[in-house]
Amino acid sequence: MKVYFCGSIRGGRDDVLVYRKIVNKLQSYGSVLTEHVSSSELSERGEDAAAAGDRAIHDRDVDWLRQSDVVVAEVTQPSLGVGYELGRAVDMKKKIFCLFRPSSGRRLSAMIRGADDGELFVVRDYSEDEVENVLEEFFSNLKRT
Ligand code: 6IA
Repeated sequence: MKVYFCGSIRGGRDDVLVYRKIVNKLQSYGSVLTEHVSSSELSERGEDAAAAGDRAIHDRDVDWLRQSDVVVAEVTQPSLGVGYELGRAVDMKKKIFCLFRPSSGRRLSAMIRGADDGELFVVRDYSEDEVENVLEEFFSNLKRT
């Protein structure tokens, strides 16, 4: 199974340790195409140094998104890129699982919360200590469908 993981990069790297936890768990279900999103070496600014430039990043990511079987997004830290990826993924009719931590004190965008249809697009509130169980539950339901 190919998993596309979305997490904030230029939107801010505050949650990178949570992304790491999620990606580690996701790797037990299949290959994670966007593993670098959880790398603590990748900073908000660090990617500016990427030789290929933004167009190459965009085109490669959209291509990976197309190849993916499921999209998992950590949406607590607002990110234009993650919102864009989710919009594209909806259009591609991908199975999407969004994870949000209410303990952040933030309110999730209505465009994400409101996209939950209980089927292809699911938003799940969670706390960091239950993230593995929440993913386990989602992927075991996925196998049954
Ligand atoms: O607007 P943001 O930068 O927060 O958007 C983050 C989302 O866009 C992530 O879910 C990524 O999939 C994608 N994205 C944004 N920047 C990059 C990127 N930079 N590489 C891959 N995906 C990106 C270059 C990093 C590379 C040198 C290791």
